[in-house]
Amino acid sequence: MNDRFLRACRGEVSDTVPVWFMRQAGRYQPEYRALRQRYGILDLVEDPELCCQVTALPVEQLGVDAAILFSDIMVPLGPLGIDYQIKAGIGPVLARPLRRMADLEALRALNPAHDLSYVTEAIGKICQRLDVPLIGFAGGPFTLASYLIEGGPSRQYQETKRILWSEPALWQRLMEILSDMVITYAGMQVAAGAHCVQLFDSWAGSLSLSDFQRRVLPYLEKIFTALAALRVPRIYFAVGAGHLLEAVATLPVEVISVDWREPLSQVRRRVGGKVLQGNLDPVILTASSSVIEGEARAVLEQGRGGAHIFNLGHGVLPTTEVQALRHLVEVVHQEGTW
Ligand code: 1CP
Repeated sequence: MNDRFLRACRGEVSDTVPVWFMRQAGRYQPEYRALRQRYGILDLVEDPELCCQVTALPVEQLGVDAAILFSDIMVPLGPLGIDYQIKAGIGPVLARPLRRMADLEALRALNPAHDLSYVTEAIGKICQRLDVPLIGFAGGPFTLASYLIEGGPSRQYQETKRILWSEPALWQRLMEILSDMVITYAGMQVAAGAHCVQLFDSWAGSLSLSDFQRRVLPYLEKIFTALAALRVPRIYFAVGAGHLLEAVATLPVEVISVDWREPLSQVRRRVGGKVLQGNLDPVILTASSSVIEGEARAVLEQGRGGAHIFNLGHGVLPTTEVQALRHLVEVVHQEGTW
């Protein structure tokens, strides 16, 4: 197996810097768009053969050093009793947002023996097909809570923050339910063959440092401490979370994934011995190839001084050309040598 990615996660240096992309499967690919004409996104997730195909496509097409399971952070919430859809151009939308203790009491726990067997089956197929590591993932508890409470994508997270501040018992119960789910779900993915787990806590950066520390960090601590037993690398990712870095660095994770707002050299000074993942601005991929090349070199340069996994600061945008990503992978592999 190509183990550049896993070696970098462990802080080891190999022949070159490994690279993969968040949302490396998606609408920027003509093949993905063609599949989406025939199937809904959850049909692709729930059919192990299609899921394997969609997961493998960017690996085979771009030459990246890791695969990420094609799924969504909402998927493990279905078996808990959450009624949601993923609407095109919007994202997850709930039939009924959760706002009261009674809503939480009605939820079930994730049962790995019965729920989501299609995930286990898909991971088996993917591991057979690919010779790169597979990243399993889950949503972070704050990010998941924001969808559950707001009922869909949000700008201000008003209701979520109201509950976080004004209804501590409700917030605590929801964080406990989501943390337990994440631990079970990540365990399931690793048992099925995933080589690493990334927590996507995309919207945690909307919190102040003190709210993050008091109301979210303890649950992240609990999750990552439990995940240590899986003996696979753990990655934490949040967007616009530069102000949280020192707090994030206290978590028992091997890798911190950061967005483009701060150079990796500066991030490294703030987080000590963690491996860094990132951090090209995804919008740069819509610029000319010489701009992309220059910016990629700058990210590689700033990443030196410790183990680095090249990635974008957030997901690939649908307007990105396949060729731009392919070129970027080549540049990273050529210029990332030690
Ligand atoms: O076909 C479509 O409808 C395209 C949109 C799409 C895709 C490709 C959604 C709806 N989800 C996905 C797959 C997905 N979601 C992956 C696939 C694996 C890969 O990276 O290739 C992953 C890792 C996710 C995780 C996810 N879902 C996150 C965290 C990462 C991030 O981008 O911040 C979040 C916030 C979601 C919620 C979600 N699902 C879909 C959308 C458009 C959104 C975001 C909505 C919002 O802006 O709040």
